This record gives sequence, C-alpha cells and structure tokens, in this order.
Amino acid sequence: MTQPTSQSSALSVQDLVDTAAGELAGINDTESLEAWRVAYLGRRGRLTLFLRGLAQLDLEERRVAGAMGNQAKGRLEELLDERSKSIREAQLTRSASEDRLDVTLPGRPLVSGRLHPTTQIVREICNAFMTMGFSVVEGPEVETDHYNFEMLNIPLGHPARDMWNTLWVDQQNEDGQYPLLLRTHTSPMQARVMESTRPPVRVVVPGKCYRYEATDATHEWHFYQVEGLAVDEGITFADLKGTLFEFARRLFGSDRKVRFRCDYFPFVEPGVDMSIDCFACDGEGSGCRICRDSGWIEIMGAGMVHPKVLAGVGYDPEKYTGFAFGLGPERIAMLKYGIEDIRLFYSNDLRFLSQF
Ligand code: FA5
Repeated sequence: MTQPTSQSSALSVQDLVDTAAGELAGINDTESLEAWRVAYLGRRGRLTLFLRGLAQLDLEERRVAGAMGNQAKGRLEELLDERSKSIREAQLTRSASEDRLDVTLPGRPLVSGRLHPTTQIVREICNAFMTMGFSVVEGPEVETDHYNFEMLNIPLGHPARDMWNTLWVDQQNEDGQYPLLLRTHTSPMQARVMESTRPPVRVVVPGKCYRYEATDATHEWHFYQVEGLAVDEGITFADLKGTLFEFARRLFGSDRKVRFRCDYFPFVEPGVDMSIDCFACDGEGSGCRICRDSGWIEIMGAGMVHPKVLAGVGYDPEKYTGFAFGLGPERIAMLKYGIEDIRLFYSNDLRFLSQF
C-alpha cells in the first residue's frame, strides 16, 4: 500500500471541499444543514477523519498537509455559517408573508371583575342617606374598650356588655381591663365623630364588625354595619321614623312592610329595632327558617341618642338631641335579593358572587 503524501492529500482535500460546497448549495432547511455539518465536520465527519489520517505522514509532509486541512476546515465552517444565515433569513421572510395576523378572527372575551355584593349594597345604602343630607365617614376596626363601650354608656361590669360577644385583641391590663378589641358594632364612631365636630352632625359610617358568636342563616361572626347619627337642636323621634321609613322606601319600594318595636341599647333612649317583612315566607312566618317563624327580619337597631352620650362628648343635652341607628347591609341584601343564607357572602363561591 502506498503511503499518502502531502501532494495526494492536497488533491483529496480540495475534492472534499468542492463536494461539500456543492452539496451545501442545494440545502434549504436547518435539518439538512445539521446533517451536512455532521457529515463533514462532526466527530466522525469526512474532514475530521482526513485530519486524523495525517498522523501517518512524516513530519514535513504532515506540516504541509495539516495546514491545508485546517484551511479546508476554516472554509467549510465559513460556508456553513453563511448558509445557516441565509436559511434563517429565508425562513423569516416566509413566515412574515405566510403567518399574517388574521384580523377577522373573533376576539377573546375579556373577563372583568365586579364589586362584591356587600360593597354594592353598602354603596347603595350610603347613597340613599347621602341624598338625605348625610356625609360618609369611616373608623378603625380595632377599637378601644373606651369607644366601643365606655363612651356608649356601657361601663365595665354593665350587663349590656353581654349583648356584644367580643373578640379581644389585647391581654388584660393591671386594672383588669382589655383595652383593645375588634369593634362589635360601628357605634363607637358616634363618640369619635361628635368629639371632633360641633352640631349639626349628620353622618353615616359603613364598616366591618366582629362578634364571637355562632353562625347561622342570618348571623355571621364578621359582617358589615352602617351606623347613622344626626344631632342638632330640636331633633325628635319623628325625624328618626321619617328618615328610616324613607330609607326603607328607597331600598325596598313602598310595598314592603316596616315594623318598629321597643328595644334596649344603653346608648339610646328610647331604643327601637326596625324589621322588614320576611321575603322568604312573605311575612307568613310559620315554618320559615329565615325569619325563624316570626315573619319579620330585623335590619337595624335605632333610638334617640342618650343624654349621657351627648354629655360625654361635651354636647349640652339640654340644647341638643339626636337619633342614631345601626343597620346590617348583608341582611338588607338578603331581603332585597332573596338570599337565604348570610354565610354565602363570605364563602367565596364564584357561582354565588358572580350573580351580582
Ligand atoms: C347594634 O350593634 C347597635 N350598635 C345598633 C344601634 C346603633 C342601636 C345606634 C341604636 C343606635 P345590633 O346588635 O342589634 O345593634 O346590630 C345591629 C344590626 O346589625 C342588626 O339589626 C343586624 O342587621 C346586624 N347584625 C347584628 N349581628 C349580626 C350578625 N351576627 N351577622 C350579621 N348581621 C348582624
């Protein structure tokens, strides 16, 4: 067998470059390009094997043939690079003309959020009172014992504290008191508002309340209230009834029945509760689990502001009188929309929430 020489190598390497370049000219896709690269420049490619074969030449021949081999390798890599660029450009041009945006396709529907039913009803309630001259203020959910009870004529040890099962935030202090709590009603804002304003006062206070109590169809442990307070010279119980009747008419229409009954709250005198006839049994009562057989659903407590509360904030009870009320928006929404269980409001079931 004849030994290869640098001369014969030069001929075969030139052949190899020509053949490779010829094949490359006919390639138009990336898969074939990769196959070409493997065939010539891969680990077992034709040029790679040629370069390995040079090891059999003597030193001088190997030097000359090696230089030619490396030159050929550089040339093939250069050709590969050019071809790869032109294939990519051709692909881009093709996709720009073929994959055009079809503006006639129907659009994807936008999923839009909506307000929670409680937010909607709270706004509706506040709007009803705003059109009657009330302004809206808000207060803290973490309250002090002082405002939640003391300023409302409910001192420590008063049995009426049991009416509001309280969630305490703080540890008992040296005086045996728990100064911080989650407000059990929005009434603490009565004193806060009066302390910072002079009469006439006309405000509604929407906000969240918390009570440590068992839940059922009409009771949650956290719920909203809207407090109302009007104080001025010469305000009477007739103003209270007139305002609340008008409120009920605006929210429920004139067909719903409204009932006032005497009730006790230490911060009003006299005190009442206001109820609307039950939507589930139409006020029939018997066997109705919503109104617990009574035919009525209580929506608020109300009354004439107690003289001690007025005096406590520095108002002269001989000069000023006023009325206050605290209503439950979820109960009002239940009546308005026929919702049978208050717990649906906060169980985050989208099938329920998306109906509003
Ligand atoms: C009070 O909380 C008094 N602060 C209301 C008040 C204000 C009276 C001003 C006089 C003057 P009561 O506990 O009854 O009262 O609650 C008032 C309203 O809040 C109820 O009529 C009801 O609509 C709503 N409510 C009370 N407890 C719950 C509860 N657990 N779940 C849902 N709503 C409730």
